[in-house]
Amino acid sequence: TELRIGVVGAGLMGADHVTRINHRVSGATVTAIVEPDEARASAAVAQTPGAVAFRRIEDAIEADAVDAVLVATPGRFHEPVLLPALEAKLAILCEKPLTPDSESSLRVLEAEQRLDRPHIQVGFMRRFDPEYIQLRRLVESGDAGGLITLHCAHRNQKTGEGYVDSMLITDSVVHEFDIVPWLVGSPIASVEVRKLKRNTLAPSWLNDPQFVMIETESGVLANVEINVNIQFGYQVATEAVFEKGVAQIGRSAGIGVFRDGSFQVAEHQDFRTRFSAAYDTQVQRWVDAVKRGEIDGPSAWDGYRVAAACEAGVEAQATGRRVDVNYIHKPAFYA
Ligand code: ISE
Repeated sequence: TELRIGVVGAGLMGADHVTRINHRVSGATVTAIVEPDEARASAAVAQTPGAVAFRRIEDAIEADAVDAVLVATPGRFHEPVLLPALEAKLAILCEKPLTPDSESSLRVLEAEQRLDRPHIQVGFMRRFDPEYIQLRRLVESGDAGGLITLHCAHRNQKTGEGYVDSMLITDSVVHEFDIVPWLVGSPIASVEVRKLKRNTLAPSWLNDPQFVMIETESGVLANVEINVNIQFGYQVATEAVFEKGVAQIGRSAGIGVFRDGSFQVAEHQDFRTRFSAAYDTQVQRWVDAVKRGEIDGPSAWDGYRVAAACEAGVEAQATGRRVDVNYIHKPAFYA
């Protein structure tokens, strides 16, 4: 039977997920759009036969319209959706971040632990990107020797109005705070942030780009160049340095054209195309797992750990100091 999904938030990401579920995911139907903005809600409903718009998650639950929710609102609105959804025992795919800080993430963990098993998957879609998966296998296999370091480049074309310095950490490097420990196989122990030479093409209020150093408990030091007004396109690339080799992922795989005395390779313009395959796989696997009564990807525990790293990152950014990341003891529930 079809899984009935309520998509919460019909902005850029929510609308992208609605299209994905409507056209590329099997075994699931969008039956509800939860969105207070009427224009956005009706645009999403218009492309989704049979879907009903609700203003609040509570209304969709009350109407028994959904078995599962995909939460795609900005992070500060996640907790008020997650708590009633957990209470109703719905399956949840929550876009990053789980919540904006570790205290609120802990409240979500607490609520989830009242259920019989984890119900939340967090939308760290890079874990479903084919090249990241290959790189993780290379690390695990030891075929290139031990992993020494990761150079991570995270480049965006430009930022919008509301994007401020702390968001370099909480909105963008949030992805590296998940993927670096996942690749390395060890949690983040500390974070340090340095400003790079300012890009004069960035908005005046922004210190962009910056350099974020992530050290894992196992002693791998990774660096992230977060660079979000680089104009030319969207690029997320990693160079992994091993004891006897170097691996590269995220190099553009677009069409290469020799023309007018030069060679050009197409590059992505935003994350929706760069990670479209990863998003498709993520949502399909989530749907399949929900039907088995499982989740199949990063859990709320992972989301909590990332929230703790973001907190340390924002403090490191503000103080210029290296900041340790501390976690509560991992509950057996998330084993
Ligand atoms: C955005 O919210 C994302 O999640 C993208 O993956 C990231 O590249 C971008 O910097 C964020 O603003």
